[in-house]
Amino acid sequence: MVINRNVLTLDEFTIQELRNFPKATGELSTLLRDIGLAAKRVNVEVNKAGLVDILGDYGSVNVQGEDVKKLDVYANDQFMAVLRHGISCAGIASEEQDDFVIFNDEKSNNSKYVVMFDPLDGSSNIDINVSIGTIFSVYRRISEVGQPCEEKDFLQAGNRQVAAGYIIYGSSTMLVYATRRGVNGFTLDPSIGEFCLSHPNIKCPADGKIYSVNHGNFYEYSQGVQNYITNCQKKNKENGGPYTERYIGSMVADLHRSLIKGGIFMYPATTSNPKGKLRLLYECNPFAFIVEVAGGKVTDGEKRVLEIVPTKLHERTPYFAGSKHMVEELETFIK
Ligand code: AHM
Ligand code: MG
Repeated sequence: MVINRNVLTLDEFTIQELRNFPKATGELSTLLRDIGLAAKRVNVEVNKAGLVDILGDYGSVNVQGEDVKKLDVYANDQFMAVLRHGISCAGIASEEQDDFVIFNDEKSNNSKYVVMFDPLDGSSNIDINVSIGTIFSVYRRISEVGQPCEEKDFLQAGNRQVAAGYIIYGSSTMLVYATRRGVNGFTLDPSIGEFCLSHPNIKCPADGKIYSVNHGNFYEYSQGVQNYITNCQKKNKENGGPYTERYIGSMVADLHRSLIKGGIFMYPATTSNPKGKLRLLYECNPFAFIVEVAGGKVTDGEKRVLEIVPTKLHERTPYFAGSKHMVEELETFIK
């Protein structure tokens, strides 16, 4: 096999980006490198997940006498550890933890970013070897640098994100991240253990033919959402269709597809969950930022998700994201 040495690694790419900003401190690049490192560690464990039955159940003690941790707990610990040891993060909030964590040591207090993440999303898919992912979001602190970070740093509207990204542990493992300058995707080359730039400057197609929603909840959705879904089913050659339905049940995988191929991903409010299921800070905002930078559109049905000012860490929101024209058509049905 001929190795193409012109392909940039994640580190090379972020360093190259830095050159465009002579005043940049490199803190964000370091942060992304830390996240890439945690992702590689989690990837190793995700790949071994099927072996758990023969190597030892989660919660049991393995041959080295160590506790075998559940994968989502393991992922949470890995992301938290690299960010705590790094120099670019003052504190984190995680979907796995009730409260945010202030690192509160000299180097962390001097860093200007806080990070929020969902360490392993789509966890119901772990046991059956279907794609899962990590989602992360980076904000510049509004508390004073030099002091410990505070709750208000985590409760910022999504449009204040500096960067956001996800890792998809799929048939190959990819890290995709966005800054205001663009969205870029890196595929893990297992032979060298590096994320390599494979999808430069990702743009979400303005039109798509795939809709993604949990049909099992159909009769719990509002009339407008039901009408939109029915309209998707009625699409034919004459009116821009036919459409296809795809729902993996891992939003990272469903939105990754929508971003690359075009489509709409929906997790609407239901009668039993009037705020929907997905978490604003750990799941919805990071993807809203990525999809919008890529040219797509994201709404809670009434307004831009990125404009919601959160009031609590684990807030939920109805969610519709993807190709601009598909989301606009949905809006006409909801209104
Ligand atoms: P999780 O955070 O418990 O993994 O749940 C989030 C996941 C999303 O990835 C996915 O889109 C959704 O839950 C699927 O939920 P449902 O099974 O209700 O359709
Ligand atoms: Mg989740």
